Amino acid sequence: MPRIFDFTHAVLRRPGESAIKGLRADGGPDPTFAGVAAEHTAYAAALEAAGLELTLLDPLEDFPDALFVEDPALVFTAGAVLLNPGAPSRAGEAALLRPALEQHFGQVLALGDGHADGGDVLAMPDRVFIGLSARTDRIGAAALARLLDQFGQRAEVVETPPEVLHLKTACSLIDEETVLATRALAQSGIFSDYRVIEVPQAERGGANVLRVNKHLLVGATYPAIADLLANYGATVVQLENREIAKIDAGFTCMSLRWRAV
Ligand code: CIR
Repeated sequence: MPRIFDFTHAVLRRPGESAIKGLRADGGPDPTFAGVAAEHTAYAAALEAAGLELTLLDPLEDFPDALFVEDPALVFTAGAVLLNPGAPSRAGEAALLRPALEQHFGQVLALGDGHADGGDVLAMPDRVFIGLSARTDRIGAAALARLLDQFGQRAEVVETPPEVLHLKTACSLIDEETVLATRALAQSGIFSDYRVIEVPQAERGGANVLRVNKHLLVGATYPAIADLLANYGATVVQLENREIAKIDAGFTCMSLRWRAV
């Protein structure tokens, strides 16, 4: 029986040179393009090493944040969903993903109303959490819940802690029963049906990790998280993310992953 993190394929988009001007919440310095490109290449290699067949899309210079493909879209074995990203500068990204998704999925649904970012969506085996945030509003969350219903997925709309960009900035799936979560999310009670591993306060920026098959990708700057995750049936792979972190990158948002049947 395949598990929710057993994937066969992924779509990624290479960063353009404009990526150094990507959005960031804290107004910090630009990353270097060489650094962003190298970290993205290493991320792609890590997904291949985890067993995925990759489709690498060309950069979109007009959209600095287009490498973060899991914000304008979501994919499941049953089909894909094109979303309406909540940041105005990212509004055109979803339409530009459509051709690639239509090559892989028989069903490509589109969010009609409101705004929703894929970064606010955490899929667990029994339900899909949709976090309300500065990027995902109640109308978008409700519209997404209706589309997920068509894929046989039950949605649960939750509050995202105010200080984080996306729900998955603060939590990640580790295995089918376990989530990694910041203290704020762990204490919110939304994960009461799961085992929760609390992120150490000193490493709360590292809660976004990515489980793919037998591998768990963790930021190289978060050694305590890497240690905590050593015993969940996966090989922990530490990846450099210092440059892409300057534009608020997470590991989940840089690919769309699914299991083809
Ligand atoms: C943005 O602010 O939209 C990008 N600079 C970063 C998006 C990261 N996506 C994610 O956490 N899901």
